[in-house]
Amino acid sequence: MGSLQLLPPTASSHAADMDWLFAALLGVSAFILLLVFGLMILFCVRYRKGSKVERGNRLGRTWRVEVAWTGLTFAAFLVLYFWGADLYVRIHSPPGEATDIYVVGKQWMWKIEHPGGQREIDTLHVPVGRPVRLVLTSQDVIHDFAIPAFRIRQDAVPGRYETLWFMPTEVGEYRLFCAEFCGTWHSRMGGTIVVMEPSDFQRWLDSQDPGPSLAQEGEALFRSYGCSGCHGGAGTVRAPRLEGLFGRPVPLEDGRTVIADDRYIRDSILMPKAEIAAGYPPVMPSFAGQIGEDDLLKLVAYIKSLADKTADSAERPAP
Ligand code: HEC
Ligand SMILES: [Cu+2]
Repeated sequence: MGSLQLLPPTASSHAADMDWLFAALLGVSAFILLLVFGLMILFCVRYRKGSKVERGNRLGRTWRVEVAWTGLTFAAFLVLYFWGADLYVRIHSPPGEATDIYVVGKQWMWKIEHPGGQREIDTLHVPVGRPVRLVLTSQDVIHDFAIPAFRIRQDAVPGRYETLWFMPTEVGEYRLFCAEFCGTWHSRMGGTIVVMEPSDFQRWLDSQDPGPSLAQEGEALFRSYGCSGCHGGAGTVRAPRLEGLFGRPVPLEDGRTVIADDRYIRDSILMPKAEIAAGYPPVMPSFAGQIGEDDLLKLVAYIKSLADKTADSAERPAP
């Protein structure tokens, strides 16, 4: 192709906004660069050795200039700051109807799981025009999930979940990168994002052998790790039922209230002592080091799938 392409294709709902911010930053920087270098060159020529110009009198009162340039620079920084912060917050606040996709980074591949149980490695199929919410984590070191055509990148950090969302706007194939140096084959850690028409996407989903869904696998793990012994409502230990938990505010023993999101559930499993549900004994053992990221995602998906159910037996104590 003869044309010079300076930016990657714009293929997501965030792309145009991000490009405007980038253009504004570039514009402001270019303006300052030209101003400073322009004045430097001007003065070099004007006050060169031997030129006949007035060199004696320095300008007297300059506070107006000082205040003006300090004020204007400050204002420009504030505008850029709020602009960038607004964009950042929007990218990290997924709309309610978004489809969840789980991504686990590991040396050196991206493992992707669809809610229906379809799995992919280094490839992500998504439908065009539908919002997609990514829940990202890493199994070993810090990776970074970057799709230039969507203008998103987010670190995948071991031990925590990061969520962000995007909505693809153009059918096509786009490059996926790991944008955080993560070891020997970092440069090969990447893949392809395949954006499809919703009907093609549905056909693709159906053609995959889904196996059990994440939530179904989570349910099996919930039994095999012994969670159901306490949380099933039948045991002797008084433990909260997990039906209807996801997305609700949970009153804690120390008086705080937190929303039961992915992070809360994950932390409840790995660090049960950190946030103890009000009214319950702190007897849940920590499962840190025993449950890998893959299984954690499944357990979280299972507990999430209980969100619309209600436990018939146990009542949650009033806050
Ligand atoms: C020995 C009994 C026991 C076992 C085993 C156990 N839990 Fe718990 N769990 C509790 C108790 C008691 C609480 C409430 C006190 C607290 O927050 O630590 C709790 C709290 C929780 C919460 C927070 C619930 C809320 O209402 O805020 C989640 C989520 C959870 N457990 C998930 C699990 C999972 C998943 C497993 C298996 C990997 C598991 N638990 C195993 C006893 C247990
Ligand atoms: Cu990586």
